[in-house]
Amino acid sequence: MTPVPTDVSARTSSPASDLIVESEAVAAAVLDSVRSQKICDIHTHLYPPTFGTPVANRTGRTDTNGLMLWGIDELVTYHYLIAEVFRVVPDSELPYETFWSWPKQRQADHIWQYLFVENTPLSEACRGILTTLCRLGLDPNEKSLSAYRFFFNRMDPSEYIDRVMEISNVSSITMTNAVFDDNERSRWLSDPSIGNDQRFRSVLRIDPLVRNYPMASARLQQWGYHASTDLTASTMAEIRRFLNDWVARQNAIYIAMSLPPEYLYPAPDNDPVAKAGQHVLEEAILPVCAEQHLPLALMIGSSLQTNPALRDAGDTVGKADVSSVARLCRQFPSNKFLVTMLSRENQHELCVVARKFGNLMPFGCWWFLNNPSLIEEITEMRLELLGKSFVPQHSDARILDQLIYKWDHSREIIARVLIDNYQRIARTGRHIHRRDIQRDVEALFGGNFHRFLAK
Ligand code: HDL
Ligand code: ZN
Repeated sequence: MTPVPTDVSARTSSPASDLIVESEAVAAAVLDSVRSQKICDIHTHLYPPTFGTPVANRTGRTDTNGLMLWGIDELVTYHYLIAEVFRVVPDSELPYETFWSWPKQRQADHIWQYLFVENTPLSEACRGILTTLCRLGLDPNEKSLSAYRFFFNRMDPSEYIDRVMEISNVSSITMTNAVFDDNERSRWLSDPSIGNDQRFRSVLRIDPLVRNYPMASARLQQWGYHASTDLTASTMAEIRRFLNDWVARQNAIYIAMSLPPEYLYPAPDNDPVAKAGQHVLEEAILPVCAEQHLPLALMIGSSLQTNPALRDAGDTVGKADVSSVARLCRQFPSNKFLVTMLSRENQHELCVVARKFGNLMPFGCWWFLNNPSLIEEITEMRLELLGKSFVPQHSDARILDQLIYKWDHSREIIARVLIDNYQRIARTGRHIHRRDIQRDVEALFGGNFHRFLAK
């Protein structure tokens, strides 16, 4: 990070004026703008109470398979921390299946003991919990979780959502609604109003349709769609009917899928499963998105279940093919592509391709990139190559309270990068106005996304 020089050519006129030229004043204005900006979080795994919660709470209503996760035991057993605790207490000492046999609270106690009490919580995922506890007014130095449990168990889930959104200054939470997940799908089918909580927006997540169409085909047929593995016109029509039904049911604002590092478009001729996925993408998914003006979110580079014994914590990352993204953007100019890539090595190429296609919106520092050093590097790269025409971050939160730390940490880093860039501009003599900073920050943290949806 370049040091902030104090020598500036002119002095600020009255402090209240919109024009700012002093480095310190630019920094203060950017920090104020970023910290006060309400954020539209465009990708999370969060849910409102209508999807049920397994967490003990003031209403007394819990649902073992509920999808709304929050509170200390869920925070501490976030799959990032499960992966990390097995580096301290390896499976040779504590077999994976023993850990998984424990109740959630015992898992949390184990993680707290080894990652927070016996060791300094240095990782980003650990530090995030400290930030969250601190922002909630709790002492992060507790040796056990009992005091935290007492605090969270007194919460009303819906009121707590309001509180967390206020602390994190998040105005809209975008869900990930995986239609091939039996638990989630059954809830949508049993309660047509389930998605009506105005704090949340829905996204139709359809990974198996492209990653493994033969499996997806069997499920669609179970659900009454005549989508066979014969990739005929009638099969494609049935897949489009399925997509349209679920976009309508969820009132989805975009359609999303994650793809492996090996993903190629077009698919190799010698890979029938990938070829089937390509056909479904070209003849069903992209036409539905174009007709309904919905972006398609491609989240590329996740290698699923590299270590299956770690379950949700067992996925890894691989470098993917950015030229496939370019071919999709070129071949489908009527479609809009929200794209995030999981490999650090893909970020520069993705920025360059985004310079060539206005229907491509890069977004977020996803998953293993959601760490201060990489958020700083990627945001700087994007500003240098794209100006402000990107979505710098999403939280990817799975546990409601994570919004607090994921956005606290990201705001500070993104603000630092913005300050650097505005100060370099100011040093040329170009005037910087508060209203310019506000306009740019609003675009980065919501405006760009909303305008991309509306295109
Ligand atoms: O595929 C995804 O949306 C990823 O974000 C996965 O859910 C991943 O497990 C995750 O939670 N990353 O943060
Ligand atoms: Zn995610």
